[in-house]
Amino acid sequence: MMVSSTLLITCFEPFGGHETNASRDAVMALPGEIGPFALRRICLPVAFGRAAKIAIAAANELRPAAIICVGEAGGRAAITPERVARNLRNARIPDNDGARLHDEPVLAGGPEELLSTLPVDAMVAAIRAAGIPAETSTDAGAYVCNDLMYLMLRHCETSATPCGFIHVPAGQELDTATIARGLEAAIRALAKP
Ligand code: PCA
Repeated sequence: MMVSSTLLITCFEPFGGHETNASRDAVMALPGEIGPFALRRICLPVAFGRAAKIAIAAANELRPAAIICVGEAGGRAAITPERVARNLRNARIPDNDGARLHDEPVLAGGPEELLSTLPVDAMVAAIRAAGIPAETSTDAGAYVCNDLMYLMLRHCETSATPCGFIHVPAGQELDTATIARGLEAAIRALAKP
């Protein structure tokens, strides 16, 4: 198939004293081309505000056809496309810049919630069809993943670029190759009209 457009896909560096991040392992394991998309990947620091700044700079430069941000979530056994980002920062542990925020807005005066503009239901169906556990989620947390999702959705409001966030299991629930296959199925679903 002819490659016709750029997909910006982001993952996160390790945080919280861990040596790896399942999102980084899986995103780096993806092929360079999936369906009509040429993938451009960037790995982001787990830092409130700063992660989004880097991703927005990449989006401005690449003008991608779509943006998928990926992070890991402890305690989840399925791949979970997020439906909603909340205007809230709350950190149980400091981010990688040492910031530990409590009950602050992501964006003062911004909307309380922003909805994913990815086809989350179609993505879940496609991941499941590949034999991999998937569910939609309505809770991206209030840490850096939610922060990135909120700020990217806000940024994409003007360009109408489809954008959203997918959490993948952080533990041993699914191995890297399986998570990568799940992400690939989700990306193929995004390519369907
Ligand atoms: N997970 C964290 C931040 C980085 C990551 O991979 C989160 O869920 O907010």
